[in-house]
Amino acid sequence: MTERIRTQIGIVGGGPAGLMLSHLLHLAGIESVVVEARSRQHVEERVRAGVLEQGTVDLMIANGVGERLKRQGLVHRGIEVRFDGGGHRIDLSELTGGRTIMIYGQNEVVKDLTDARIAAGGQIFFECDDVRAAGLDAKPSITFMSAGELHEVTCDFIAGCDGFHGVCRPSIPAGALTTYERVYPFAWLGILAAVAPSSDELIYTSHERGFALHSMRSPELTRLYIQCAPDEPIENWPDEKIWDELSRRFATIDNWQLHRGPITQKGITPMRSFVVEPMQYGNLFLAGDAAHIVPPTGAKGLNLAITDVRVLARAFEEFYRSGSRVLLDGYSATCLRRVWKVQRFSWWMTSMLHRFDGDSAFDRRRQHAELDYVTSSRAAATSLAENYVGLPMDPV
Ligand code: RFL
Ligand code: PHB
Repeated sequence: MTERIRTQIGIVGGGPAGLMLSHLLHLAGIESVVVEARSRQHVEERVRAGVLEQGTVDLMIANGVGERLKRQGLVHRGIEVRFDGGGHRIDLSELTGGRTIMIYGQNEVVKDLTDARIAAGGQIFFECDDVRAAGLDAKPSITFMSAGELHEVTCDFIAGCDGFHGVCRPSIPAGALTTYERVYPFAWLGILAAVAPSSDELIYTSHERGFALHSMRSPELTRLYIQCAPDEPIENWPDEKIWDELSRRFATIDNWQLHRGPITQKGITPMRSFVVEPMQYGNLFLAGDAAHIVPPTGAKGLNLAITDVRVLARAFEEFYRSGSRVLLDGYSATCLRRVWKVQRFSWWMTSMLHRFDGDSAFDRRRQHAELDYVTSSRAAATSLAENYVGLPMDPV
């Protein structure tokens, strides 16, 4: 027997994009159903992003899902850029008229949104198999297997919030989308360590052995990343080797010390820049990583996903309020203007900070000049700061 469900918006993917969309729609009186491939526990424990732009924080608070974030999030007013054994602080707040970022794990955002949806009686199906999006030109539907039963959600529109490896983007007919992509010749090895952070702020380090990043999740948890080869097995990186390499890359002339502690999680993430245009087809709208990927150096992926669904929620609201498709038809163009600026920034941060094998001596000197410029010119530092705290969410 097929379980049939009718809703207004069928959402594929219960990550930050899908859950925030479902929450914003609920507040606007629009029904949705979320279909998620993984278990609730898996989605809530998946360690990923950690930096929220001020716009993301403001949106969470304004929409009633910011209570825990206000208590537990760490407000940061600056970041450090480190090279040649010396640190340079970029005062984000002073350079942007008081704007800040917040350290709050993506999995905590997902927990807060899931709790809010479930408390409001929202429908989220976890552990769904064989998820398919169909009828994109006329009558959209999502089918999936859950608890051994076939389910069919019929809806007015589908939101494809199912990440880079999801099913929505591939369900669009070949030829309707143009893909823009750059794959980088390196990856990030990321660890979570049960030890107090070694600095109050994030440290982005450019070193001749490769990039390294010091971040955190709480006063007791440090998050660290190092540039590594993209095809390297994680087994090549026993804990001691990771700590030794991190210590080498973060070393300063005044003998800065990295705190070591038990590593509780390890993973390798490939790096790419990716955009599809347009971000919509018929009655399907792609949002977040389903439509674009940025390398994590600018800390933008989660924030971009949240901006997309804010634009999309408003377009659905307008449609149900007035019957007008104007905002829906303009969804992709509205998002892409900001997406490409964020792509540029993420590519630029990545290019400035990483070691590219095969770079010429000229390239290395130019990269060094870029670091020197951004840490010594107020104009250059302001450009970094403006992008890092987040460009305006509303198109200008
Ligand atoms: P997600 O989070 O991938 O969620 C998609 C959801 O869809 C589910 N799914 C399916 N569901 C049903 N049917 C299918 N066929 C499905 N296929 C997949 C998945 O299980 C998942 O739950 O995409 P979303 O919502 O667009 O959110 C995007 C962000 O997750 C991503 O951009 C960020 O994590 C990127 N990112 C960072 N972003 C930041 O803004 N700041 C950061 O500091 C930052 N650091 C990072 C990052 C990503 C990283 N990795 C691991 C990729 C650091 C790392 C290491
Ligand atoms: C993180 O804390 O996971 C993080 C911070 C900054 C980045 C990327 C990831 O640029």
